[in-house]
Amino acid sequence: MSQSHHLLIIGGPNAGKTHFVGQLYHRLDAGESAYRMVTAPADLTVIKAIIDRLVQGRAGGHTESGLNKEINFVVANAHTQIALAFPDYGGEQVRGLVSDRLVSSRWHELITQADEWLLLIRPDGIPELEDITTRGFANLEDLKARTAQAQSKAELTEPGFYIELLQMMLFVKGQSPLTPVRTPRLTVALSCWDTLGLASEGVEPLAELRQRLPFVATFLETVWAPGNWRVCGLSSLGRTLYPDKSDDEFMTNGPETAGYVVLPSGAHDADLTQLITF
Ligand SMILES: Nc1nc2c(ncn2[C@@H]2O[C@H](COP(=O)(O)OP(=O)(O)OP(=O)(O)O)[C@@H](O)[C@H]2O)c(=O)[nH]1
Ligand SMILES: [Mg+2]
Repeated sequence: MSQSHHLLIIGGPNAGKTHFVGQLYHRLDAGESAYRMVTAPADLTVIKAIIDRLVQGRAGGHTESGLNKEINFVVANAHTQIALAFPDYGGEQVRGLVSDRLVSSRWHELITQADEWLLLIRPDGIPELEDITTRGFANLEDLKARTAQAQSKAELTEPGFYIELLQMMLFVKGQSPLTPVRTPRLTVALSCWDTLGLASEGVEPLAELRQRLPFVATFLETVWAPGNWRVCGLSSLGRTLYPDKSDDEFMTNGPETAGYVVLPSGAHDADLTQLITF
């Protein structure tokens, strides 16, 4: 085995973390990925719960914020072994990292141990505010006239939240802001890609990030060293499911046939492990 990595999967509330891990596990279990499972998670409660829902063609539920289930598993191909740490916290815990500026010893360990981070951002849940963090400088005069839609309180906007989160994590990791970041390598995955109403192939996720969250895109371009970060798209389900209504087509075809990753080139790939291998 030539390489060994630790990957930490993170995201805010409702970003699609639990559905992604359920689908990823299901694919690995079915042997339909470039990677194979080396060590399965010790506790399958969370994964079983989400897979049970998906095989019925239904969406799973929100993860309770107090729930501290950690899902750890190891996957490998001929060259690389990856230890995945997926704390299936309710996404509020990640909000808390930023709002309280407190990092528990376990989070500290997870952040420092990982040499790769996978950050899920769900663009369709981000309110479109008329300010420079979402629109950039181009329309400054226009924006002033439209401040009615801006946030009234001085709270962090969504793009500001993601930047603050990454800055805090880099600080915890002991990474100097003066040196372009090489470790950890970072994948930003724009989740629920199917909800964005885009062409089925060929839309580059970085272009989409630049358009929707220019503040975040510029931050990444400035702080991370080229070649050590990338933006992908993710649709774990390929469509919207509902908790109380079964989607017959999804159920008949099987959850393992649904979902895809959008690679930086804009090509779609059904192998969800593309997201965990840089
Ligand atoms: N359309 C669509 N919806 C999705 C997809 N993946 C997840 N969802 C939905 O998005 C919502 C949030 O997904 P979760 O996986 O529960 O998100 P989470 O990040 O675990 O959220 P918390 O547990 O609340 O922190 C659910 O209603 C899912 O059904 C997808 O690929 N496409
Ligand atoms: Mg969850």
